[in-house]
Amino acid sequence: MTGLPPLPFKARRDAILDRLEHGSILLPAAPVRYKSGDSEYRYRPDSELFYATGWRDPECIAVLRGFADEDRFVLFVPERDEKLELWTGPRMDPGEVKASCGADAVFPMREFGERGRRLLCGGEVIHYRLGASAACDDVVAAALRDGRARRPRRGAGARALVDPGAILDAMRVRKDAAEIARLREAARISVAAFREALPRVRGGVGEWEIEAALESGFRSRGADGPAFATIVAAGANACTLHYTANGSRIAAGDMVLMDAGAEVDCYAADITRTVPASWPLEGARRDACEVVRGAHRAAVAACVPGGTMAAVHEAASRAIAEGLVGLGVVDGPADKVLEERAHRGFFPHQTSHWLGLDTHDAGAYRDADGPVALVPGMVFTVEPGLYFAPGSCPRVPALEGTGIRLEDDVLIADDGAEILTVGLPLELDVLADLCGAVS
Ligand SMILES: [Mn+2]
Repeated sequence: MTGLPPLPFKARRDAILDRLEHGSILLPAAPVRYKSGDSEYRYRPDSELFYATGWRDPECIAVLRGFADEDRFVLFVPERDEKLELWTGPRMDPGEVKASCGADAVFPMREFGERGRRLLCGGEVIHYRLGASAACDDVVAAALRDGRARRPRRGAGARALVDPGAILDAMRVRKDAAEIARLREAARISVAAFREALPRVRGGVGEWEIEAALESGFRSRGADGPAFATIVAAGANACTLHYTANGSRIAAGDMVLMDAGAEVDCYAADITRTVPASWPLEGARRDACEVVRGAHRAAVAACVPGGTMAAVHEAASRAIAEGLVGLGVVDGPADKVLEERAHRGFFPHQTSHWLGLDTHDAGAYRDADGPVALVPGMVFTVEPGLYFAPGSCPRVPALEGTGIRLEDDVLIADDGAEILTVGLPLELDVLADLCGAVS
């Protein structure tokens, strides 16, 4: 997408090479995936390969070598093939690839077996996700065999295999300015698409129609498309957390949960709103919506530099527990509910996940010292919810067949938190206006 600042691939690579020390990292492209037969899904690059190199094409392999003086960034790419290019579009030759991605060397893929092994065997630790690619599995096994053979004579050679996440996750969890620009744009587009889709929510409309409105809103604004499978779940469908069939017709008495987000330049947004098919919303279900909004507010208040995601979840959980007591769903006090985890049947998921190149983005939630501290540049969701599956709530039957979730995307800033999706309201009265409710 135009107008966005360039992603700092060279600086990232230098940082990765620094952290690799005596190691290397091997990043294969995501495989082309088939929907059925020979029909391909639209190609989406592997997040780690894209993060480290910016390379978007399939069938390539990147090698970074922290221990080496030369050929520190090497790319293997498929050779040009006129017949194939007629179908899939023009390819660059290795010289063009080298100029465009800043690699120290670019080789044709057919040389990967022998060259790849030699490139890897000089370092001690190979960072590679075993099983990611058959060609890479073979080369890594050969490099480790080499290392074993040469170590007794030369005192050096590859001898350890470590997941690339050990290097990349801690880098990816703090977003740089260019990444934040993309997350901001994905959030902006997602908010606009929700504002367009909300007035369409009413009885008799298919869940698929709301899905189409959301995704049309993403794509028509230039987003890559949905970052993940859009959820439009009416009534009890919302109690299935990852319901994606979107194949039911909305009934006039349903609550409708919409969980969707645009992807911009491989960066995701992730929003959930829940509204009734018919306004006004009154009674227990309105109260339950207010409980979730209160939990959202409490969770956002805990999003501060130096805080933790665990504290964010605790704040949301306490508000949910107090709310369930207030609704008459469980017996109080809230401390007892929390201690006995009686709220978990109605709020079974975590409040937050990291957000970035992946919707559930890379990054540890805990380390050896406990929960990871929130620092500026971290981006994550806040998404408390309440789910009352049929038969789950005999004390307040009016709530059964309802799932409510409110989700926004939060950036930790120097002095607090910025809600990237702030353009979409949470208050029921404002949502009613957006839905075009006649009062
Ligand atoms: Mn989410």
